[in-house]
Amino acid sequence: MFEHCSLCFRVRMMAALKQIHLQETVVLDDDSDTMIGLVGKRVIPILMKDDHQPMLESMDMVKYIDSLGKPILLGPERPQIAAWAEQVVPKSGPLTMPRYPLLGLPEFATAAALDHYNLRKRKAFGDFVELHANTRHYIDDLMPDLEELDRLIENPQAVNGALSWDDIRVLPLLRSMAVVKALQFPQKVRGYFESMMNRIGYQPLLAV
Ligand SMILES: N[C@@H](CCC(=O)N[C@@H](CS)C(=O)NCC(=O)O)C(=O)O
Repeated sequence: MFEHCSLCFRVRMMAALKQIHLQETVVLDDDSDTMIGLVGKRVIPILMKDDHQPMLESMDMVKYIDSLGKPILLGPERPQIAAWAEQVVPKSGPLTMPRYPLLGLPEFATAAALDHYNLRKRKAFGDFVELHANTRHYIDDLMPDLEELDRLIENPQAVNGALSWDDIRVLPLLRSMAVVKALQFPQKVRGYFESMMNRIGYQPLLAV
């Protein structure tokens, strides 16, 4: 996994909710060899089950973990939540991608790993200085979505009232967005974020 990766956080969140121990291994950003050695390609997250069979899809991993013992993702799903999650991913990237390398995360622990990240993300998102300089613009673009989520949240302990797949869709994205210091979550979003992070026992990442 990478510490900053929201897909990885889906799996970590699920294990925490189920109180199942997950042995976490952070790879350096330039360590494609480890990923290729495990599954034949560069991809994150990878879950190695106890029988050493790897899994490659984060939602399959969540489903697998939920199937161990008594399932807990029993609440209803709402299509608006899945649609919300899809629409915010491209809007939050320009805010989060240039900030992750400033947080002292283990996947960037060497100069080569940091360069590797900066190069590939600059190709995808553009110059980081420019992205930082346009913070206000990107926040303004994202705020209506956060207001929409504020209206959709039913309970600070579960977006749809009872824990469901939609919580797995939403919380990791909020954890990513929370690295943006200038971004203020609306009240119910903040309440949901804080209570869910508390429940799973994770501190938010630093905000810059
Ligand atoms: N559908 C996969 C998508 C996995 C995926 O796209 N992972 C990204 C990380 S966010 C990745 O491996 N990117 C390659 C890289 O970081 O170089 C899942 O949900 O697990």
